Amino acid sequence: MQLEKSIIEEANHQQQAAHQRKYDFVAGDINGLDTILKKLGDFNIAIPSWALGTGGTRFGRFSGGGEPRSLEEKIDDVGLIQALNRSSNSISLHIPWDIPKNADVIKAHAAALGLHFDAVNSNTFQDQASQELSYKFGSLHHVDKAVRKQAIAHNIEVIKYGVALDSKALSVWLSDGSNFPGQLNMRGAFERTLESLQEIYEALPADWKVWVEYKPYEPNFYSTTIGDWGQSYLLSSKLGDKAQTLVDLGHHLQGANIEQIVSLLLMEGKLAGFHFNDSKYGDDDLTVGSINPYQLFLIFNELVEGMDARGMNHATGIGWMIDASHNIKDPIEDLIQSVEAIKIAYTQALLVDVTALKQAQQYNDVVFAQEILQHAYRTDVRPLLAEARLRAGGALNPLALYRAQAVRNQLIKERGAKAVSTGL
Ligand code: AOS
Ligand code: ZN
Ligand code: ZN
Repeated sequence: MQLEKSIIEEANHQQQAAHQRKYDFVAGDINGLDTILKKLGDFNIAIPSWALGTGGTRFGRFSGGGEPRSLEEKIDDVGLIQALNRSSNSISLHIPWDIPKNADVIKAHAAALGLHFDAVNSNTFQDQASQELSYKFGSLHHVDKAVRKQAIAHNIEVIKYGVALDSKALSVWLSDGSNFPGQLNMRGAFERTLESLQEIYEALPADWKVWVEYKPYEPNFYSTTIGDWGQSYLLSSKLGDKAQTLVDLGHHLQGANIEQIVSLLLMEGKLAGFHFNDSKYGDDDLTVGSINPYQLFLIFNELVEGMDARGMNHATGIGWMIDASHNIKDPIEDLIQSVEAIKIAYTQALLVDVTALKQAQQYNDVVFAQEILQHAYRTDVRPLLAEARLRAGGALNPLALYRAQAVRNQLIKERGAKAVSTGL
């Protein structure tokens, strides 16, 4: 299904007066308002194809119904999100869960909804029925060269699918690691991973990047071969300019200062981009901003400052993507919430008085430095986001309209209550 433009316009019309009051209240105090609204209009976050269905844990999965049954229907769901929020104009595909059988048809389908294709993701963390050798003991780091070759070939195949869709990056997350001390020679595992990645790197088109994601544990519980940002940075440095480090917010041990990691990767030109989510304990893959929105703001504060220092375009300078798992929420509603949370944090970071902050830092005025940051963080920027959406043709309140239109019920009618999507 698609949401007609007239439905969005009618809903906006009814909410216009209330919106205007809130907008005028906030906008009056904001310097450079037009620039901020323009930046908000340009800022989009990619939606992962594996997050449009219900997620689950090893204990179970409770489908909410109406899940997309095919790649086309996944694209349709991203089209719905984009129609509502005008901030989600791309989709990131996972191979082999979402193989585009006819790239031209798939591209045209997406383009009709105003969408294009973000990074393509390889999968060597599961065995596929058609596959000859098992990844039980790893893929790119495997002790057996034949397994490594198979995993390399898969990644090169994923690049080919991506080229046909005009993607520009391969995202690699490896579950390779060990479950018990002594199982693995860590240096050997790292060296083999590097060698394998070098072969994949050689297959990248000139205008492509490879994004190397890290994760401290799970599914392996003793060591992960690309376990932290240092290990990913080491690999991406050795590989070359086309390789960068991907930061998934849930892939840090508790208490890690993610904003500092991000700041330094950016400084080195090695920050590929993000997998946004939120977490309380580990790789919980919860809705962005649902647990620790202040941390998200602090990350964006470093991003805005660091990108400006390097003269980077905020919207296109790095990859912005959600990586979440919706175990109990309607995936579309969850994604709408996540995109909103990301844009709230971004807007608040744009409000930071950089000159005053630099001065406070110079004079070691710790109290004022905190005041400056928290003043921006405590500003209710939601009316600014709504205004930017309105100007772009989206809905003033995407979630309310999604519910008012009973979109999920319509999807259940179209696809069935038991439709199950591929994904996490
Ligand atoms: C796994 O924990 C990582 O976050 C991956 O980025 C991602 O969830 C996976 O690649 C989905 O296929
Ligand atoms: Zn991830
Ligand atoms: Zn993850």
